[in-house]
Amino acid sequence: MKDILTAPFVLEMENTTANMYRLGWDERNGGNISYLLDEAEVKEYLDVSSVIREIPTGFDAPSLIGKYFIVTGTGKYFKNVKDDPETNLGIIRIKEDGKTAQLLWGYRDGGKFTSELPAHLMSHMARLSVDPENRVVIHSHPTYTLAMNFVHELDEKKFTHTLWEMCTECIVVFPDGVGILPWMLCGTNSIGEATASKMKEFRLVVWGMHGIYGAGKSLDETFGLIETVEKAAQIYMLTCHMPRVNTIKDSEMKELAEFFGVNYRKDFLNL
Ligand code: 2HA
Ligand code: ZN
Repeated sequence: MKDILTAPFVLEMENTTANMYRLGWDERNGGNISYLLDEAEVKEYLDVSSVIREIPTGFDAPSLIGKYFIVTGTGKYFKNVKDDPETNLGIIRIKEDGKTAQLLWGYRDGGKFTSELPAHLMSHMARLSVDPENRVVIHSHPTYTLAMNFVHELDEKKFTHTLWEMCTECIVVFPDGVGILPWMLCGTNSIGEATASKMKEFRLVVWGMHGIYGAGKSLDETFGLIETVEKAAQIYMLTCHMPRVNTIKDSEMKELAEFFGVNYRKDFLNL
């Protein structure tokens, strides 16, 4: 059996959480990550017949039965993952009842998965139903994206359009746009269900005045999605109180999307 602390998926979680912390996106226990793992890969590092604890999830995830996830812990700080991955992360498998997480590694201090597990696992189910290659869900509190929530209308078309206008590459990176939920109580099954319903259509979902969810095939891709939104939001926040002299036109965004061959939300442009 190989040492789990050398597993690429553990190291990737350490690096991603460290980057997000350093970017100032995940203060204190803010943010959480879940990453769907390949069973064969997990078996190189863990005896998967050895369950440490069983933890009820509080909801039903039938399509995830038998699936393995590495998930950040509740109340844990992204800042600390690299120094102590075994306390701050856990590897779980969804039991045959669909409602129980079997802990295989981690949460060493008796802890458990993020309080946002409903939004994560429900989002995984929603994304997998439209993209079988989806593996990652990230939640974060990126500063400028959050700032923009307080000064920009929380309308999916208008918000996406503004972001697309701020960086030439935006329409190519997230052609499907950004879904938006109003402010809702976090940590609940309701916000999980609402997030998952948006995730059928969008890989990025803003939680009004709270943060953002991103989903993708890898940690890198998902981080990059959120990073690109955050960059655009930063440009917006640096310029929104000044007269706009130049802008990327809708016709130019269409040209970009067509040149790069992405299937963009045509109804989010005004052509
Ligand atoms: O887990 O970000 O939304 C900390 C959070 C809750
Ligand atoms: Zn949050």
